[in-house]
Amino acid sequence: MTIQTVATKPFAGQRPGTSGLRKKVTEFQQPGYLENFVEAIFQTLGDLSGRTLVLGGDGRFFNRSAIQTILRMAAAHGVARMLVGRGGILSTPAVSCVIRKRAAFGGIVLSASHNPGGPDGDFGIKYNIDNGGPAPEKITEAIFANTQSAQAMSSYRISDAPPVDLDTIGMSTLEHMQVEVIDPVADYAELMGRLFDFDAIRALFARGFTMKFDGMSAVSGPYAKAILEGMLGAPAGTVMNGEPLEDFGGHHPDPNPVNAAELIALMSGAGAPDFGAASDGDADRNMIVGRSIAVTPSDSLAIIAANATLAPGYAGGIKGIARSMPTSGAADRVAKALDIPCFETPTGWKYFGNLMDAGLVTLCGEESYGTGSDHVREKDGLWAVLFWLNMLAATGKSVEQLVGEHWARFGRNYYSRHDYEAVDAAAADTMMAALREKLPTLAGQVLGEFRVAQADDFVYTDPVDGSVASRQGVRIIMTDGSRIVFRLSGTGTEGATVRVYLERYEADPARHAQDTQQALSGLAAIADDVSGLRQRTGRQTPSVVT
Ligand code: VG1
Ligand code: CO
Repeated sequence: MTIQTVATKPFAGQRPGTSGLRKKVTEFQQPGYLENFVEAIFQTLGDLSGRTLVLGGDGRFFNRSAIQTILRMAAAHGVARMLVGRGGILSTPAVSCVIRKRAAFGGIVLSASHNPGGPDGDFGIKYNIDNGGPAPEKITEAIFANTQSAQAMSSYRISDAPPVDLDTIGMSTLEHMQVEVIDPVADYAELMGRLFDFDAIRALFARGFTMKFDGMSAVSGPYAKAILEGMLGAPAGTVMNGEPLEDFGGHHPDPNPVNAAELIALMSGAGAPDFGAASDGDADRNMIVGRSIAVTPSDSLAIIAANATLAPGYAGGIKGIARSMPTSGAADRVAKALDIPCFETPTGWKYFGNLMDAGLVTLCGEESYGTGSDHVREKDGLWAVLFWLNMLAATGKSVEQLVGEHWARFGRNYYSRHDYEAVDAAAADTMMAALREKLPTLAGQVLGEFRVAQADDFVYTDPVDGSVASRQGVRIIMTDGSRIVFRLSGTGTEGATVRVYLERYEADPARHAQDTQQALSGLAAIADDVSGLRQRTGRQTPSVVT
């Protein structure tokens, strides 16, 4: 076994996006492509002697071979110890949990989350820091700079040791590095048991409460089976699509009503289970479904916040809430009622880390089916599902009742996101540039039945470290609080994805039963008018509406 120095040169375009570097598998398979990015991570981290890192992924195609490469490179860079999930499996929230529990220096997560997998699908890699959360921009930008530097990328270092057995729990060594293959579920399951009232949830299932959890053939399956069917006594078969597959069974592992159509169909009609839920590729997203109702993620955050003290881990109350800018203002109303602070951050979980570390917030959420708390530093799909189970068990109410009562008390924020995927990138850029140019003229204008109160490009100043993130989304805010937001996705791998977010608040309970798209149709028309989206992109309708 020796450490090799392999000559290389920079690859363009290795800038991490909203959540790490995501590219087509075929791009990652180019000789040196993965190695360069990993080399750039290690060079950014500096001296790793004595350090422990955590490594795992969502099990998609290329996961295992990437893990072997990263292990051999970690050994060459003097890492003392690597904790790897058995079979190379660790969900994103489980990586975060293990980093924190084992006081590791950081971790590498291999996932392209909700993007399709398989040889023609996507792959991804990101670095998490010692708080368990995604590396902040300062670090991701330093990694990017290294990937683009001819000097830093003149070579990478890698051991020529044979592959490590990833399927047997236990210790081995690679050069001087200790490799520990760990149970991917155990630490995480133990943490969940401390946060939620497992006895009450067990009793709920024992009373005949029924549930379907759709693992979407991605990484949440083993976690959901162990916790729901194992620890909580839900009947076998509660978890569907529970085996992680390298290509996710050809499905799009994004838990929304469009991609989880199988679950949505199961949840309507006679014989529907009491509760449904789904998670994404790397198990950090969640969708909550009742009988004939899918809870919007923005509402889910607000409802969890309003009922947080029902769960033992939050019985003392929550300190504050943070939501990403495009997420609806439903949570803000709860924060106001609880007299706790509410923060509005750019899209991406990395912006929540500082707020949680500083003890300013307990709960965080994004409209993109992401909810979580300071128990880890990632969003956490199964955690949200367990929170809902805890609320259902403690109140004896149904999902529909909890949602209806919440709207009656706080009002309803009608909310929808329209995605235009794989749009011509130049057309999308031109559209955003034209919108930005228009912004100064919009305030005061009457658009349809609305008047514009404020139009800007969202800028966030982190209250903890003062770092500034600009150009985080174009917002048109109406005098009644209704909003239209435009952003380009930072996770796509094909052309550009335009996201249009629409929100309108309705206080009157008599008007809480409208169809969401109908309630937002006026705003949707304005969005198209202001941006020229249809004309500029040639798209008449969104590819996905959530
Ligand atoms: C999307 C979501 C964002 C989320 C990110 C990562 O980013 O909109 O809210 O944090 O995915 O989620 P973008 O830039 O495509 O809008 V995951 O589950 O893909 O790690
Ligand atoms: Co995800």
